[in-house]
Amino acid sequence: MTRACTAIAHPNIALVKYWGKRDRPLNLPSTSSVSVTLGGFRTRTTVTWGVAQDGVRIDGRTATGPVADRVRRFLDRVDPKRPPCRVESESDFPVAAGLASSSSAFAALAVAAARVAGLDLDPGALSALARQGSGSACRSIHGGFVHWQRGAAPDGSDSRAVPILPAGAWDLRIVAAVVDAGPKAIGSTEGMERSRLTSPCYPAFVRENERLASWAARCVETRDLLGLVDAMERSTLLMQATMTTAVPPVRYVRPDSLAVVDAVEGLRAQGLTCGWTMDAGPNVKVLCTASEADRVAGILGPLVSAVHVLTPGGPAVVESETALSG
Ligand code: 2P0
Repeated sequence: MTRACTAIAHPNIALVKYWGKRDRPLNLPSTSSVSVTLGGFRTRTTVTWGVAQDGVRIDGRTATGPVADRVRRFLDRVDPKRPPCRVESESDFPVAAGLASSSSAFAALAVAAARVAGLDLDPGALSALARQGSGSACRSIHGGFVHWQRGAAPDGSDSRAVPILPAGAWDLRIVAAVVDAGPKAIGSTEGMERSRLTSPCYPAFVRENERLASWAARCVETRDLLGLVDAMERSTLLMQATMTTAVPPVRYVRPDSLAVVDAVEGLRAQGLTCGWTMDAGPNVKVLCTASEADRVAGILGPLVSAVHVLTPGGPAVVESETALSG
C-alpha cells in the first residue's frame, strides 16, 4: 500500500545552547538545552511510503550525496524494513543561516515518517526519534518553550525534549536580525565537534551550561524575562568561547552581528527588557516583550539586511494523510 503524510514543523531558537555530543550516532548532547519554537517560519514535509525508489527533494531540487543519505538513514531508523520512500520538503525561510532549519526539517520528517510507517508515538517518543535526525529537531516537536533534557541512558531513550510552557502562555517576541542569509562555511555539526575536541574551554561550557539550562527553565516557568535573557546571553558567550578557542577557530560572528549586539545592549541600558543570542551563524536573535518588539525591530532594521518579528509557535503536526493505492 502506498501511503503519504504531510507534516508541518517550526524551527526553534536555542535560549540555552546545545553544542556538542556525548554520542554522535545517536545525537546525544553533552548538556541539556532550552528553546523557543518559532511561529512565523515553517517546514512542510511529505513522505510517500512505498514507491518504486527512494527520492529526496528539498525546496524544489533533488537532493543527492550526504544530504539525501542523512534523510535515508533517518528513514531506516524509523523502520529498518521500510519500502522505498519519496520525501519532499519545503521551508519558507533561509536554510543554513543559523535559523535552525534542520530543527524544523527533521521534526516534520519524524512526524510524517512515523505516521506513514504506522507507528503510534507520543510526543516524547517522537522527540527522541527526531533527535536522531538532528539534535535540535527534538525540541521542535513541541510548541512554545521547551527543555531538552540530556538524559543518562546509553541508548538515548531518556534524551528528549519536554514542554515547559505552550506558545500562548507567555507573549514574548523573537526579533531575528538577518546579517547574512547565505549558507555558512562551517556546518554546526562540524563546528560543535571541533569545539568539543579541541577547545580548552569546552569542559567549562558543559559544566556551566547544564546549570544555565535548569535556571532558564525555571525562569520560563516564573516568566522572569530578565533572568531568562541573562541565562541566554551567558550560554551564548560560553558557546562562543568554545568556538573561538577551537583549533582551528570556528568563527560565525561578523562585525554587523556585533553592531546588533551593541544596539540591543543600548536598548537595555534605556530600560527595555531584551537580550540577544546567536547560533551557528552570523544572525542575531533578540528576545523581548511583545510591546517592545516594534521598537527593537525599528532600531535593528537599518543595521541588517532583514528583520523578522516572530511569535512563539506551536508543535509539529500532521497536516494531511492519504492512502494512494492498495
Ligand atoms: C542549538 N545549534 O541549541 C545549537 C546552538 C547551533 C548553535 O542545535 O549535528 O543542526 O544535527 O545534531 O541540531 C545546531 O545543531 O546539529 C544547533 P546536529 P544541529 O540550537
